[in-house]
Amino acid sequence: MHVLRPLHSGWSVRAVEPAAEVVAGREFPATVPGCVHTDLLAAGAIPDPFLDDNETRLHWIGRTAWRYETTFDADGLGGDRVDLVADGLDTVATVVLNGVEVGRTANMHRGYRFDVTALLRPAGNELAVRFDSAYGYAERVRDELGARPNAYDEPFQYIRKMAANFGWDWGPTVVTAGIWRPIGLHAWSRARLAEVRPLVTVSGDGTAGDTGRVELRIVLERATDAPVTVTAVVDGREATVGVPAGATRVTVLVEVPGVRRWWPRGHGDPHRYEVELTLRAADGTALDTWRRMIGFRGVELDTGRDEDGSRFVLKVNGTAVFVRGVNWIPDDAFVTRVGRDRYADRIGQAVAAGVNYLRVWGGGRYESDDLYDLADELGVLVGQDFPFACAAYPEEEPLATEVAAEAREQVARLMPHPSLVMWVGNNENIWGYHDWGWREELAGRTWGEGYYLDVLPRIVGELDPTRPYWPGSPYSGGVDSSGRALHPNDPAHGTTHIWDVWNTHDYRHYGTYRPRFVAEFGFQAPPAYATLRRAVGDDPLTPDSPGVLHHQKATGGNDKLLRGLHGHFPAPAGFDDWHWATQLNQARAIAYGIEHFRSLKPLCMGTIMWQLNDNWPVTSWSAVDGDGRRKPLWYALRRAFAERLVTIQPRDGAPALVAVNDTPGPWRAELRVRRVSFDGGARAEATLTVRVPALSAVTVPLPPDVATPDNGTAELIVADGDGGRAVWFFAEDVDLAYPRAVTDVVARPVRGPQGGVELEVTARTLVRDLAVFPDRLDPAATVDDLLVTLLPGESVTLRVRGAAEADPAAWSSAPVLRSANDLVTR
Ligand code: BMA
Repeated sequence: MHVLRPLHSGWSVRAVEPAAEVVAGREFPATVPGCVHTDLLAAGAIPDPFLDDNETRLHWIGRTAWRYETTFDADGLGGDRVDLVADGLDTVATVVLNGVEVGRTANMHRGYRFDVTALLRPAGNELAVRFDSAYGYAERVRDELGARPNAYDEPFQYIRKMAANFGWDWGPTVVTAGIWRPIGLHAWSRARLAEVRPLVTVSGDGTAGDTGRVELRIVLERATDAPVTVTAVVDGREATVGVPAGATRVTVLVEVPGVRRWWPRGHGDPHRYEVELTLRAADGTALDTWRRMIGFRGVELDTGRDEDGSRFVLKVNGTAVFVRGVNWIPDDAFVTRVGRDRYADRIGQAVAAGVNYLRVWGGGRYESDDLYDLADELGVLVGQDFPFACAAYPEEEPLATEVAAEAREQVARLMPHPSLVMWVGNNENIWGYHDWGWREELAGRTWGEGYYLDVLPRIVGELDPTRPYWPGSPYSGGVDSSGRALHPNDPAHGTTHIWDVWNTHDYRHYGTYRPRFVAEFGFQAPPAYATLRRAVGDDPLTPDSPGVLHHQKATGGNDKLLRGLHGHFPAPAGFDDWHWATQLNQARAIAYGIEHFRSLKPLCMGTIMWQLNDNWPVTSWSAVDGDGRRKPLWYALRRAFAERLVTIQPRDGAPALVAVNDTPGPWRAELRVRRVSFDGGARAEATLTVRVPALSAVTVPLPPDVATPDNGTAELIVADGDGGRAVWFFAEDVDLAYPRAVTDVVARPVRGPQGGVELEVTARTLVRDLAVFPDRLDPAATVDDLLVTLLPGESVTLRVRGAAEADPAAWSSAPVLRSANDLVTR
């Protein structure tokens, strides 16, 4: 049987050339898997790159060559063959064992295996991995192949290394190096399972009686030619196939009657089955095994034409699933710090906000199996970009071979995961070519088109024909029904990214779009106060103090935040108002966009908010900040992403009610709708029963006396029902005659293991978007709800975890307790 022995101990790292003074002649203990930044940080040799502007003084790390070394014994391994297996080397590596070079690599997105049988000795083996500067490599490739345009002034498209490691408009530039995935020895005899690709399909009518089919395409590597067998077992069904002497390819098919399907969240349970594959010698000795969880489900992409353009409808098990998605970026600029718990926390936060889809964005990485495992388990859908983003990528060597090799490896690796429903060629590169002046600048040089329209779809089609491929995000499908070339970001066709709102337009502009599928749209806000305070030492802390500005990477970011407030809220007076106003405005903007897009169902069938998470403490488009704290946007998402949503939308010049039902069952919504003046007096009232069929949206006009204000600046519409509360104001905040918010707060300590405080807040006036920020009192504290709108006399009970403060006075005023009223009446 084969033996796997990790080589994760005894490592050290040192600078090879050039060595900056702080590291010259020094050797540091190294963590493997890990990277040089976190090693230097752990050794106290550098300050934390995430704090203040330390980042700017650490760029030399990316310009340095580093050498990792360890020694190990290799006795008792046995086997015909011993391989050194490196699942990931970041990035330009030379691997030397006992003084002999065993390989050179230049692709972070691939794993490597070197036959070291002849080099090993029982004891005292010396293993060294030298990492050359990623900059040095990328700049050489750029100089050889010719410079090409990109979105940032960094050479990230000339090397197969995660683009965002070179910095982004939300991320630090921390070009690192290291053994970033597990490394070890693999001893094996006779033959091993080199690649296993499960093609999983299901047939039947979606109820009991479905038949699952697992077709395992297997590639063997052999140390001897002897015949072997492979046996696959799924749910008690077994199939064995003999592999003749010398053959290295075999297919095993297992059919499983009566399977339960894997369903995405909200549509059923995500049933999974174990597949176990065993490779045996003719004498029955087990040589290798492979075990994964799979799920039986069908997936198709309907991109057919209709009178509005071209659809983009994801169908799982034949059901059109409305995508309530978030864009996912690597959760830490140092990806080796993201373990299963971090993934579980972050995906848990997404799911708790009603998210059913993660788009793994192309400036990051093919994520760890943990992400897809958790998604499988939770019924979350995943769309995976190939890692190409915001740049023209050369299609020549040395990159072409690397791209094909990494794609083949990753498509095969991720095949078992039922959550993975789509491969996407790139992020914004086809759009960039068309709109950002690249074509002229390129003057005929390659830019990646061949990858997105040819190489990648061929690889997906060959290795994994069970999954759809779409060339880009955004992408319109190429040509329309009359053969006319379509703009890649045409909202009427395929997927679209909407960025004019953040960059130049007011967020009400979302309402002018009638998109088929929005794969990105975002609006910034600063991180939670406690996050910013931890990361930035500025005193005083102001919106444009140096540390705050350093933790804002977007072009003109802070100006856009202010411009975004214009017409909605008065210009903020100081830091606290700026912080609250911009966070609230982000929540309002995105909720407005999502509710509009969802109200267009089925014309629009997906909305993927940019972006769920951050990779360090920063002002960005995220809903959850770099320290894992939820911004007000997260709470707004939870409302806007409810699977049964009631929203009030403008229709034919008047507010109308739209009830959106994403569930597979009919919904009979009983709604109490009222027009109320700010002092609480009901001006008009009606009870509506709205019958919303499964998976659809219904628009109902409001009775004219509810829809028409007597005084638009001092009245609102409230719709209450089992879809929660929807509100409609007849004017923007800045023009409303808000009362000064008056609240009574009762604080009760909560006994029990969780502890914390329960806050009962009673509104004595209209209070819009009531928010409590417990991190102002204790950085560890969290609250279960935010942005609650209360009419005079109504109360809400908020549960605060992690804070012991029980003095109501501490909870009763700014900056801890806030409302939209505050920003206008102050
Ligand atoms: C899109 C994304 C990211 C970027 C975001 C905000 O371009 O694909 O590249 O971070 O907008 O600018």
